[in-house]
Amino acid sequence: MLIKIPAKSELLENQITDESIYLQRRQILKTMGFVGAGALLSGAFAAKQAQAGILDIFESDEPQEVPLKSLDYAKAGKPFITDETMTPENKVTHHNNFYEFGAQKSQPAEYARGFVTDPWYLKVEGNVNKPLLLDHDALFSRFPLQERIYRLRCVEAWSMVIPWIGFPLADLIKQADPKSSAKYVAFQTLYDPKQMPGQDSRFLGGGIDYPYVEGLRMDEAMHPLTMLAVGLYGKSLPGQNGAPVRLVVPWKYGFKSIKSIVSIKLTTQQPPTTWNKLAPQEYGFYANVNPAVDHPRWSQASERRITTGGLLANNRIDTLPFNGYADDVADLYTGMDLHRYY
Ligand SMILES: Nc1nc2c(c(=O)[nH]1)N[C@H]1C(S)=C(S)[C@@H](COP(=O)(O)O)O[C@H]1N2
Ligand SMILES: [Mo]
Repeated sequence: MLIKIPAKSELLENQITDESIYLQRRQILKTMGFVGAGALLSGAFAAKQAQAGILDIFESDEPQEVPLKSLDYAKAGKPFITDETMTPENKVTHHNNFYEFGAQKSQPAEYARGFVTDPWYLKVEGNVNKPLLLDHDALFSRFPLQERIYRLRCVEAWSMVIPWIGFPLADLIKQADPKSSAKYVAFQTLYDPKQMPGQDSRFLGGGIDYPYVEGLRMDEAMHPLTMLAVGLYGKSLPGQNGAPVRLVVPWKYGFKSIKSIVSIKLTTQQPPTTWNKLAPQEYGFYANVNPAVDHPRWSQASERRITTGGLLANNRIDTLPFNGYADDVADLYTGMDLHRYY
């Protein structure tokens, strides 16, 4: 049995071994000309996968690459940039967590290749006086675009430095004219299993109950560091990075930065969030980067910074409170027990 089905709670730490298992499987499928793919799977499992459309993926022609468009934008200054070495574009776009397109790091780049994000509709709804509906073009034209270079720290203890292009989430929320009853913001990713093969396959999608959902407290959502990104490295987002629009909250673990958003809803209650539902003792609602609070199964004191040099390069650095943004955001959490609200 070559296919590893990780237990739910193991899913976030599978960055090294899975790639090789995955490549091995591809190699075998290729060698067999895809004809005997079913033979690799046990009977019941194969039937399930066929039903979920997985074998179709292996057998279909390579989807057409969606062209990226170059964007016009201004460059931001401090505190929205860092002079740390940026993660090469090729790594930003080929080492991804986007379980809708597969739970292994290399899978989103492959399975999101033909991801169609135009047309697209993003709703802003809930406790607002002026609900909004932004179409694909409005995402790129309604607000001035700005390049911000942020650190992204995954809860799995790796990190990148990424030049995002986008606009403050606060600008969008203000246009919707929030009611004073709005205390939280709930986000939802597209649900479209035809395009996102992980959404109806436990094997690819890691057992997440889709659609992927996330949330922020209202003051976190309105914070100037919180942005909606529509691009990176000067171009629109590739599918695997959350095209056409995704959240970026740089002081929180990466799983808060929800991709391919279709709904932003202002609520009175704290909304449910995907990883918290899956493993509440491991992933909290707040998920602020915190070297003093370890994950139950690994330390959060340091991280592997992905720059150049590959897996064996010694890129281990200390993790900073709030991912280095403490001066800007620590006062959002004054008086809160960060061990309890992890
Ligand atoms: N819809 C959705 N959003 C998601 C995820 C996901 O699986 N699905 N993964 C999260 C995690 S764990 C991380 S670390 C970041 C990764 O963003 P990147 O691939 O652009 O670096 O996206 C986050 N947003
Ligand atoms: Mo992550």
